[in-house]
Amino acid sequence: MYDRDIDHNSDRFTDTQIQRYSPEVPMVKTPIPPATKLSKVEGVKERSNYLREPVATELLEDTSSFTEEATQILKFHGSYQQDNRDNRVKGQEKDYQFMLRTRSPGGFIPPQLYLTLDQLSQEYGNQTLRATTRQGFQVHGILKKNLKTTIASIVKSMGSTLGGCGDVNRNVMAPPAPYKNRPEYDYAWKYANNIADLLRPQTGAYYEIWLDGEKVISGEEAPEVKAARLHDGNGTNIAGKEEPIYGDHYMPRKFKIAVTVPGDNSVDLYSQDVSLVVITDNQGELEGFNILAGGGLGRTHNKEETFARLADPIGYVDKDDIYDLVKAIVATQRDYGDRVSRRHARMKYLLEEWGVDKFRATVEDYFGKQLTPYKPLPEFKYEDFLGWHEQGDGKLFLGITIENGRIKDEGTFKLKTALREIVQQLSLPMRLTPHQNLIVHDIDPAKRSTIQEILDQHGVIIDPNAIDPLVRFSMACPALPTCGLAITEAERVIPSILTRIRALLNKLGLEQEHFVVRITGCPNGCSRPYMAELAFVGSGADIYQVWLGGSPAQTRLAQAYVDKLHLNDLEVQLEPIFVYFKNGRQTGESFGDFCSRVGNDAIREFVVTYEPETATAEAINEADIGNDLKTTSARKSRPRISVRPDVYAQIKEAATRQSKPLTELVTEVLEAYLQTNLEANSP
Ligand code: SRM
Ligand code: SF4
Repeated sequence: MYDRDIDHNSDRFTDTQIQRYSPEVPMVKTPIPPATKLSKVEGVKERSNYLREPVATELLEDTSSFTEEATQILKFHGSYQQDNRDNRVKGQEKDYQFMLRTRSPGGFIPPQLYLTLDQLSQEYGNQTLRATTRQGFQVHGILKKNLKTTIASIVKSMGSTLGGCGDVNRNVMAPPAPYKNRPEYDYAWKYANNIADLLRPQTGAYYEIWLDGEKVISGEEAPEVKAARLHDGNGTNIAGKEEPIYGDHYMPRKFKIAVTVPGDNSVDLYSQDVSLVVITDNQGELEGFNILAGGGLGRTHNKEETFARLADPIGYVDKDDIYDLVKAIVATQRDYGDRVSRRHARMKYLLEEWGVDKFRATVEDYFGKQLTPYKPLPEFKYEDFLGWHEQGDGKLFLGITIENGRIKDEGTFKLKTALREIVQQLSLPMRLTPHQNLIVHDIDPAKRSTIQEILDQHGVIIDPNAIDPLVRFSMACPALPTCGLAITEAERVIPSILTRIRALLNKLGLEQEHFVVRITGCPNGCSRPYMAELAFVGSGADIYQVWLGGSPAQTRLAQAYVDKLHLNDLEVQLEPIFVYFKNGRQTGESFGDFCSRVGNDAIREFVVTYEPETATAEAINEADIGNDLKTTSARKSRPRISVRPDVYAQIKEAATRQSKPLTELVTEVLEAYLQTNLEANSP
């Protein structure tokens, strides 16, 4: 075992630690001898005694924060140590606080849990609730001294935070539309729940630390799940461990699963480590599942070895084999995933480096049989289910948008109070959607007017047509001030970005246009920007990398278009792209589909030659024929300067690199030059 002598500035163990570590690694089928430099978190996990220490000890200390080692283990319990970055003062202790994340398979939140979360956020948190992009809730702003009460209250209200974060299977996603007459939806929820149970950490640490050992049962797990957990396929379990599937090193990294039904891509299925698609027969009876694997979005700027990746179809399994198959995939990543570099530890890198065939063969080795071919599926679509709908059993459901993902009261808009009153009065359950909306369901039609009145009284608009679709289909991650990894703003800046984009579209005669916009404060990809039609990925203060070309149904990766767009330049940089789209789109083509079809090079080429005053088809022709010097009527009326062809070529190259119109770049350069010269020559 180790001493607590981690070098916290390094991501690696010291050599002495590695030596001590090597003989102890108990992983099954570990193909690489573990004498390599394991990431320091591997040691933290092993030393933790199945997630107990140092959290248990440090929780009793009268401090406002945990040590680095405890914060790593705390994540497995569903909490991140954060600080309010708005309150940072140089030389002073950080304003420490904790974020708690629920584990809510398929986004299901029973009424008593919602009311508890609402109350906890008022009493101990920052008075808001954050709906996450994986169908959970986050409460921000909890002080260390209140952590235990908060977690205990959640568990006693049928909730859990165990495995909300950390190197384990995260919240399992499922389509939120609460249809009661479509059996495939029922199967998706059932298997999302069961897989969440199957892969839930089995350690007693959670109940010991937060509930003084009292085991509160928040729903019995199905007997077949229990049996499947204990069933050791070909090395899927680790013998004699408190964690039969994970062992004492848990997963190399976070692991994400979604279950969905054919045609419904509300779960962003291509971005998951594993996606299961329910396959039913003509009578609606469950037959089995199509399996996709190897999706993931996290990346780091300027580190080409990190990238967003779409999941690949792997095959199909019968329903009776699904738990063994999921365990076989988990065991493959557990035993072969990279435990040296955490940046390279997600399962997508195994798929990328091995290819599908080798990955499938390894999974089959653990599974003990061969997968059958992936079944044909209809095209995936995305629907948000906002507004009133029949749910198929005589009752109604209501989809409500949560702008920027934050449930709060602000001025006359009181979403938080409205939801509290609805749930208090009518005791209704809800499902959180993966797109920062929520669906209240099981509504007696006779109560529709009561709900409508509450919403009206609190300024909450639910008519989907009254919401700008740019806003409706957008997402932003929390970023500043709570996220420790944020480079710049996301949640707090998205309203103004969308307002500016809408104004620009209106100006260009694209009033009816809308597309999927997603924004993050850093490249980790929490609001899944790389699947969006237009994305802004934080790369500096008020500076964003721009991605173009995802599809409206999130079935294709976007491509990086420009590395550094300063928010001040938003209109200047987007206008030519929108004009190119307006003039060059095919009938009914969406913005993302257009960008993907023409490609970023063609867009850059167009942008360079774009003149704002000549936003016409002429400009398109120029780009298409590549004749930058073609004179338009508008240009004739403006002063013109001649430059040498070699200088022109260099300016054009620089403008293309920066995706800026030539005129813009030359004006900037000349302004800077004149400014410097004026300063130098002033007395
Ligand atoms: Fe995330 C880390 C928030 C979904 C990829 N994510 C974080 C942390 C915990 C920052 C940290 O490590 O200190 C963020 C906390 C911010 C805050 O103040 O609350 C954070 N992630 C979120 C949430 C709340 C964003 C949201 O707008 O809702 C989502 C919580 C989901 C949940 O309920 O479990 C959230 N994160 C995602 C997703 C989308 C998804 O899962 O569908 C992704 C991309 C998909 C993927 O995993 O590939 C995502 N988050 C990351 C990464 C990059 C992982 C990687 O493979 O490199 C990090 C950083 C890390 O893990 O080192 C991260
Ligand atoms: Fe934080 Fe980056 Fe995730 Fe946004 S994308 S929440 S800034 S880690």
